[in-house]
Amino acid sequence: MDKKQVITVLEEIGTLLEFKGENPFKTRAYANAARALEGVTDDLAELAANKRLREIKGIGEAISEKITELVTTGHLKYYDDLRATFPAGLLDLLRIPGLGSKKAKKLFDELGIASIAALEKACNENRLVDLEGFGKKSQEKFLEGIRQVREFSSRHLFHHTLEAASPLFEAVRRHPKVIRAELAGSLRRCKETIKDIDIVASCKEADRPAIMEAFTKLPSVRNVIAKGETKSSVLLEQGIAADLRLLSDEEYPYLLHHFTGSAEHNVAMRGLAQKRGIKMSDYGLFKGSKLIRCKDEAEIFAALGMSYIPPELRENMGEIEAALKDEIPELIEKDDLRGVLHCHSTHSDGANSLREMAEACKKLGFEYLGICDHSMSVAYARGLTPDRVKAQHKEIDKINAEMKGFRIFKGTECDILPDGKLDYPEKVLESFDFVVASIHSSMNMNEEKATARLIKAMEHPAVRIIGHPTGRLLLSRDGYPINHRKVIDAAVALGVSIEINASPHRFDLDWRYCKYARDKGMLISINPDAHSIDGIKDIFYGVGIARKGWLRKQDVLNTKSVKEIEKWFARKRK
Ligand code: DGT
Ligand code: CA
Ligand code: ZN
Repeated sequence: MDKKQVITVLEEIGTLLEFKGENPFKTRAYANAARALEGVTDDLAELAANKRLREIKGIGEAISEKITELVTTGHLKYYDDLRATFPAGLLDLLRIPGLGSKKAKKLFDELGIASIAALEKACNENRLVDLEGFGKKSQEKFLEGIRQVREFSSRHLFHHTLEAASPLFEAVRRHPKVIRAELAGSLRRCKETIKDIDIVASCKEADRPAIMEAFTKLPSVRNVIAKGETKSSVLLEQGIAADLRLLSDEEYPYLLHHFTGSAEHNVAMRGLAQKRGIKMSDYGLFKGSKLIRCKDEAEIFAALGMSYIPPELRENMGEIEAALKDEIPELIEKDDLRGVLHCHSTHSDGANSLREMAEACKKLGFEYLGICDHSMSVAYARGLTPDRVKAQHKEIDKINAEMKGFRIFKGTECDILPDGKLDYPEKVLESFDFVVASIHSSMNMNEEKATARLIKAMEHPAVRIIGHPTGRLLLSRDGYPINHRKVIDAAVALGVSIEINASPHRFDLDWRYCKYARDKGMLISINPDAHSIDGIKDIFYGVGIARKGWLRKQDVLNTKSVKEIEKWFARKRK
């Protein structure tokens, strides 16, 4: 069992104990332990074998024994027994926005509600109106939440899907009989959420059965939905479906293009081909009955008189027109990034120390880190009081003096209060190199209010970047509604950047607005919002989203060098 799975088990134990009504110290111990593990880089099995788990801050005797059992046997009797005392659907209730464990427990104790379906029925039958702490409003909210959960559960987060797809794809690619293979579909296009995994590969016709046999027997396959010569579908342990399609190597480029999509892009491409008297299908490009031979995707685009379109742009959102005019931009690459902004440390709710975060960034080849711990009103995240800000700045000065060839910038993720004001007095704000301003509370706002709140914050001269502009959590919470264009226009006028929050739970600013911002002249910042050293790498998912949003190197703030960004931070704004 790996670290991620151990964390999930610990979190679930905490929740179940809360359901049981255990004392808060005990339940919180599990949540804290789970968080502590996030920051651990050593192998858990190794730590357990050497009896070194207790050295991790936040892991006591009892929990270290449980972790040991988990990593050595893959099971935990305590957890299995605990789960068995509750109905299986009870934990599902917690996926509904606004329904925490306290409320779920009450629904279970008083009305016997132990599944999403049961809650839906109870809401429709008005059975929550007389329950203390609930009412007509909560019924409506839960019904809306259930709708969202249902809609979302058919899709998966990008990183979860990629993690599930990678070993599968590697196995196909390395199969000795496979000639070419690629991950296609929405994964290749870097969509923010994914329905299923599409793999396409080429091989000799005689080799198809052996490859399909190997594919359907891969270790992460839970069950086989369909197995054929050219197409097989499986369901993975992670609950995600994956398709493999096999064709001859001559047909491969057309197949790859087709299954990369999007469907909208494909339809538009076919229409364009038709206008040129060419028929385009998943098997080829045909002039009459004659195949136009293309050895790769680039030749397909060339045959249609257009430049190559990177997969991320294939959404029929202007890329075909641009390619016809040879105006496809040179998109940003991972290597273009030079620094990392908006990360958290143990000063607020991060799992790793400032120095660990800085060293991890340096190891990844970055030149600087802009640390942005939470501001004082964000109590649940241990937001920094002005005194603690001072202490942090001292520590930063010390590390900066010691670390060669690397620079930490003093930042803050300063809360935007409900009235649009910032969460620190002027003097404190002035002490930072740069301020990221974000909304974390009172998120129930209409578009007008939310837009005004963000713009008000940007008007403060200390603000350099707006963090996660809509506050959305993909597949679990819609953000507050904002007028994107108004917010972007204001940011450009005020010289403020908006981030692409690169956490795969957010991807916020949405890629659909990036091109607009870029064309208006905004610098967009790609920020991992990392809460541990593992989280820093999320920045690379953000590059995929930025590419999807048509961004080039020159459109991204943290492609600047240390010197350049220092100047950009220090600049007086209008
Ligand atoms: P998703 O929903 O995240 O799985 O997104 P995709 O784009 O991976 O969609 P999927 O798996 O249904 O289909 C894979 C590709 O197959 C899609 O990107 C384009 C192609 N395709 C699917 N349905 C159609 C269609 O109705 N027309 C055309 N032209 N192409 C399609
Ligand atoms: Ca797909
Ligand atoms: Zn935040």
